[in-house]
Amino acid sequence: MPDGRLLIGNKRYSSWSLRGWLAVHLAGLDVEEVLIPFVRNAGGGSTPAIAAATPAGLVPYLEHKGARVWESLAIAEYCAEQAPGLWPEDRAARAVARSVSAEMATGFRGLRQAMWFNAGRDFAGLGRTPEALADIARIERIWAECLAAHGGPFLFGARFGLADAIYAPVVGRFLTWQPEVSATTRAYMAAVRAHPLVDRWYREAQAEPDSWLLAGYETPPGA
Ligand SMILES: N[C@@H](CCC(=O)N[C@@H](CS)C(=O)NCC(=O)O)C(=O)O
Repeated sequence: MPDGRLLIGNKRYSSWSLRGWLAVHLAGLDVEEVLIPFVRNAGGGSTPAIAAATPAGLVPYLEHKGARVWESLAIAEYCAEQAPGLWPEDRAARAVARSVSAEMATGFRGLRQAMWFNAGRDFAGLGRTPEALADIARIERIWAECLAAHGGPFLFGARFGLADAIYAPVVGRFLTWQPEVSATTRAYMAAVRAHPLVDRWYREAQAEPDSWLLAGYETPPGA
């Protein structure tokens, strides 16, 4: 019997779910995966089944051995407690890993609004608002600094860790919207996309039924 459950949304759309799901899998927690497909009503608002099943009305949400954890960063920290080594071992590197993860979790609204996560579409060349491009420039600087300091292929070295999990959905956005990025960024994107867990997420996203598709996330801007 599993030790709990992880509630997530559609793998095709839910960038936050991807972060929690990666953290839980990196930590090797034995939890049941419960996927609640998003519903969009004309009046807006979030999915009633998610609102009813989670403390904040949002996914991801983790229940594990009596602990209840929501917010992606809190889930990442909980997973790091369960499986030490998911943050860098070095204190100074760990401080940067936490900082860049928090910067992602609390910022980059320009990117998030203009280039939403869709694991099944090619919106190449679209969404290039000034705000999104400014966020992308900052993200590229973060990645370049981390990769240079730790030698890649992941942000803090050889191992795909929690900072990579937090940025994996950004890689996904870049794959879908294909902004112009540096060769360093492209190499990092390729490493993240090839990670077995990220690849599994994409395969499972592609296997979701057409009845779960939401027009708002399938229609490119200006269409
Ligand atoms: N700050 C939260 C954000 C979570 C979030 O916004 N989740 C979205 C999905 S990606 C959600 O649950 N939306 C409910 C809905 O669309 O019905 C976190 O870090 O986990």
